[in-house]
Amino acid sequence: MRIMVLGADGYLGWPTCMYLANKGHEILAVDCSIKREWEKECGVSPLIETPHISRRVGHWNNLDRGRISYSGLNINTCFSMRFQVREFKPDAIVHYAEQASAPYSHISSSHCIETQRNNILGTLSLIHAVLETDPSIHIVKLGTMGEYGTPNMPIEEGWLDVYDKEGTMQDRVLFPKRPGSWYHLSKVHDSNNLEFACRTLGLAVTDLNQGIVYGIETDETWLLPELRTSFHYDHIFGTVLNRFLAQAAIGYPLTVYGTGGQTRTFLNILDTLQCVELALLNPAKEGVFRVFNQFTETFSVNELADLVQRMTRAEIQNIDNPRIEAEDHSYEVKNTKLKDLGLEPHLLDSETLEKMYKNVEQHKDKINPDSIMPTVNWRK
Ligand code: USQ
Repeated sequence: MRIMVLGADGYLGWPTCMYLANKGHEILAVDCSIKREWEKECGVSPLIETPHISRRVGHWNNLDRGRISYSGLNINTCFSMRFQVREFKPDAIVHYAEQASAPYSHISSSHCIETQRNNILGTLSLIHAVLETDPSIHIVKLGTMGEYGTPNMPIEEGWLDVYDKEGTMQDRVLFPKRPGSWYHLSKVHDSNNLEFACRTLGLAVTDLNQGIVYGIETDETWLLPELRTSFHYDHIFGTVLNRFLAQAAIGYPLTVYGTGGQTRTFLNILDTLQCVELALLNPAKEGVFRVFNQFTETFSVNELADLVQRMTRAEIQNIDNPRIEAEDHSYEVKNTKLKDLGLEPHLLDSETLEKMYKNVEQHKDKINPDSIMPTVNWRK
């Protein structure tokens, strides 16, 4: 297949490009490097510095394992986006190109607006580029499980069947969404725009409502040091398990926000790659907005802290929760569709955790302890 990967410089975008190229697909890696600007602005950097995407593409192509081309296009520029789609003629477009941090979106009013502007307008630009060139191009959009929030009932896989009070009339609606951050809300708006474009204009979209990804290596990132992905442990871009491992590596107490009863869905970075591939190989049909809940396991923050503590003897510290979120809630989520397509999960066993920890520990001299404690507070 000919596949455009938008957001190709990111934690997931870059491993996706290499994984798909290695499988024989023709890849166009698109990224305008704006995340690097956001990192600079926040004074944080990934654990391992990664070369500019254009250089990583060069290193990859020298390995002769399938071709990746590169474009520095900003997908928010409608005209250029349309031109790029027309030029490359993709069969599918994988869309990761969004500001993906909840804390970043709560730094200030301008960060909230920048997050929503970037994410919503970028997705709209993609929708129109596809509509105006070839509406049969399958869009695989990275959404998030956080779109649903923590409702007091089981979470369906995208759609909910509803009935009137008499139980005679029935319809189907997108599962109600009550996310907990401006960032997660931007993805709800994306989902609504994409569903509209499928229902009324005939696009074919898979919305991958992905859980929290952990992991540092894939089969391709270890091939050369220059091919590593950007692993964050800081309080803005780092996610909970990746952060805990980095904290343990430097003897920093594990930062459990509030009581730690918050329960979330998780998956290994290797399973992100598998899920995206499954979505690409089994495309949504014309006019269909398809939703997959993309995760393999569920953990509370306390369960993760306990796992890391047992392995590393790290201390656990409950700190005031900087976010506004339920810390004691029910959480039952359906996720059968990707398994039906053949997903074989890599679960979080002690071997996986240990491997990740050893990997992070090797770079512990690069961890900046000043970027660990959260400074962004939802209440301010
Ligand atoms: N948390 C802690 N301590 C920490 C960091 C986080 O207790 O040091 C807690 C948070 O309060 C939250 C939970 O861990 O309850 C998850 O936080 P997170 O920062 O790991 O993940 P989140 O903000 O939900 O966002 C991340 C990615 C985002 C993706 C999302 C998937 O940054 O791009 O969309 O995971 S999901 O959570 O399923 O929506």
